[in-house]
Amino acid sequence: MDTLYINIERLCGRLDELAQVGAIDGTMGCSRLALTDEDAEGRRLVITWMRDLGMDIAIDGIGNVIGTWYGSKTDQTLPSVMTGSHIDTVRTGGRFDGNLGVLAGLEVVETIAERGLSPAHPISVGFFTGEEGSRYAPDMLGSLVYVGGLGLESALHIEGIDGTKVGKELERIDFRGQAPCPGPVPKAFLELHIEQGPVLEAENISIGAVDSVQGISWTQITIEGQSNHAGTTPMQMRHDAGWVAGEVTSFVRRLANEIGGNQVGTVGKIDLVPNLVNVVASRATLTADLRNTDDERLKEAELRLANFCDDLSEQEDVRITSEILARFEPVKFDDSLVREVIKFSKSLKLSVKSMTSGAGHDAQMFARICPTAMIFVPSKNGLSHNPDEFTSQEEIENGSNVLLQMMIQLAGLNHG
Ligand code: HGY
Ligand code: MN
Ligand code: MN
Repeated sequence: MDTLYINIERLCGRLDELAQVGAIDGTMGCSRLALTDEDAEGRRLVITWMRDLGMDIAIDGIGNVIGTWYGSKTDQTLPSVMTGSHIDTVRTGGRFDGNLGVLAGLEVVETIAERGLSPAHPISVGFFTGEEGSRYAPDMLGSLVYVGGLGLESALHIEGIDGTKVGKELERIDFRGQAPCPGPVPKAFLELHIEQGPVLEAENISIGAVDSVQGISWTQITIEGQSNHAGTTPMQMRHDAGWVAGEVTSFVRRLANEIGGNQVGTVGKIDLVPNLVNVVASRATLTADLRNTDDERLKEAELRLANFCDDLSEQEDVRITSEILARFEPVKFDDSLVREVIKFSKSLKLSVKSMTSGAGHDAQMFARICPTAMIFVPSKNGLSHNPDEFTSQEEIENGSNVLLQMMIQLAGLNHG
């Protein structure tokens, strides 16, 4: 059988169409926070494409959507070979983060189907709820529940940054499905994703064979001071939550630089109360995102941040409390699958390198239950979580063809 290749125009057409849902004016990006109306509209569009391909659709209790395709010679009792990612985005989202992995999965199915071929194993394509974690923490929420890492009931009660609850929002957008959580264990899980970093572009390499994901630590820190008059209150009498928030924010940067190596850290969200020009802030709520490939160093970073907050609390006489929003240890993917990504990249004459992922992904949850690996394609200027996120058509085609070859091998292809 001659080598199959995806139809890049068809795939880019779907990427364009999905990017119009929640489009950010004047950019290529889109904003579809988890379980918002925009997310729901995107979900319905992808489900339409799944139905057009003759896929069986399963929607589970946390709103994960899994389309499964059976060819004429498929043994439906076999575990499916699954691919997929997410279609929710951050508020300043690009069109490729997550969306590429889902739509490339549909393209794999369509490429096989239109040639009248049939996989021995069912092929599933999934999109998982709330991968970004920006509205409802932790990130990778849907895939975490799918693999049994978090109970469904606990997940449904998670409160978002806007005070809404996961379960209620799922009902509001009519995506609280009946399929069971945890979901069926696949034979293997593959995820195609943009790198979202500068490595592949800098080294002029086409494919990343992702062998691991770094550890992630998200903490919400609440600082309670005392509101007071910005003009009349002597400096030594202030209990300024806004100032403390600033100190913590700069400490996170210093901490990452002092620990060095792969340590990264940022404070991405700060909310002040009452957030007025002439009032010393009574309360500040901020989030610290710390990551490292080495879990011991990550723990060191978490401890140093906690100690810094204890000292500040004393010094400024404010109350500081913290809550863990997400904590995932570094994850290793399946060595033999990673080797297959390298093998197929080379057979397609593509440059390839093994690498770790700086971002979290649904694949890291599937690594808990089945052989799993990821395929990266380059990000222009290493940019992501930014409407200017960009990956060229050629690079999308490269990564999708590696995914196609992997899926064919794993699913076993027969003439229909
Ligand atoms: O935060 C992350 O790593 C991913 O974008 N959810
Ligand atoms: Mn992503
Ligand atoms: Mn993302």
